[in-house]
Amino acid sequence: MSDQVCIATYRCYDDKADFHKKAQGIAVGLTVGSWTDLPEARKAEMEKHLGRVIAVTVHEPEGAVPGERFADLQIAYPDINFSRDLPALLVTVFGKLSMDGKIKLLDLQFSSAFTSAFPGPKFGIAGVRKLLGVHDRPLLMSIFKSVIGHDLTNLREQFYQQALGGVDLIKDDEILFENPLTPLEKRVEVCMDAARQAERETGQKLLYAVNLTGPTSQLAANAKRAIRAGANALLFNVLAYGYDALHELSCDPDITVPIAAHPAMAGAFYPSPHYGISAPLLLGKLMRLAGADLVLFPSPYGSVVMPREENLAVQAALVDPGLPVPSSFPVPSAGIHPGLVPLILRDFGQEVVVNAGGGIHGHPMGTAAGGQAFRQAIAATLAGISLPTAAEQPGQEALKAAIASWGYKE
Ligand code: 1AE
Repeated sequence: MSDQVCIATYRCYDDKADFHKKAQGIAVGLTVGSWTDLPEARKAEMEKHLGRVIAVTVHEPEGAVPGERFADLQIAYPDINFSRDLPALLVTVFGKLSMDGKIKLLDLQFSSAFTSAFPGPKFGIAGVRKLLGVHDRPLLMSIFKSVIGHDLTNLREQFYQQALGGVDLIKDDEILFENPLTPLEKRVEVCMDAARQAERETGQKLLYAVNLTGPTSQLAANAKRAIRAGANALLFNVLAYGYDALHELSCDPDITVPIAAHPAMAGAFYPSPHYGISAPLLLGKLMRLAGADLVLFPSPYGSVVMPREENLAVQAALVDPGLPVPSSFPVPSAGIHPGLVPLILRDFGQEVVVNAGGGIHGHPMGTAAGGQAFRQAIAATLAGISLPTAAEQPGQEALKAAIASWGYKE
């Protein structure tokens, strides 16, 4: 296989189609436009631009009922057709095609020439761990909850309570935008002040991922304002802006902090078996290539559920050594509580960020106890002790109360 092509894999549902013909139509239609009608001299000129069908695998189960017949199509697109940026690649392989029948983009394999334009995450798993000085356990992230309409004093107190619970990262809620009550720089200043206060008590470093928002043209300037005010991480709603916006931010030499990618809007792309872009590509490979240091996505266990197999494929894409950029931290999220920690560690191992909002703030003993309950659940699971057994030990009251509230799964 030439290294000068990117290969797209699609799943295409159709009860009657000749899938080989369909694949050929895509390969030609998305590259040179027409082929058989061209004079021979023109064909020779266009050859280097022509898409190629690599494989067509038809799945037609015996006695298939209407709607069950599909094929996986692999098509190679010459690099020469698109510039080395994700918008160009995505429009080439799935622009108009995304609207043309039941077809889903499952995967993309990039040429080394294409990936050479992408340094990927500036920090990645190793860099985030180094900033925090934590190397021997999964990390814990807490999410602000109830932020709209709160002032700086209130926000600072929420931050402080989360920090006291022993979390490693605190992220803004993704729905907190620029607003008069808690403007970006002031928010960073008070929260980082609370982080320092908590560190004096816990001895623990902490990253605060402040939500980077505003018009695209002002994102880099806003990120730098936040960093000047003391921000040591950023949260970014990547799919609302596009991967290229993330790529630009992560490549900017003056943006010197990790970027956490929020999956807001991902549900518009991945859940259908027939349409959109697969979760491992959308939230895994493309987020990582575009430079996300941490990537949030729904887990198989919480309130917004993604099937386990798909979930593990997202994780695999974030750490796959085959992609020549640093690994991104997987952050399975939504509806996570301490009783789910054994499942998270079973499926994701140590290189994971356990992330919770309601599962921290909703703790019956308060927000700080919410963080402590998670840290206790992580420690018990790493030690091979079941949560109910650990919860009976002295000093484990936070874990005990969490399990009493939400139960546990092992
Ligand atoms: C998949 C994103 C999860 C998220 O951003 C969020 O705010 C979760 O909150 P909880 O943990 O479900 O309360």
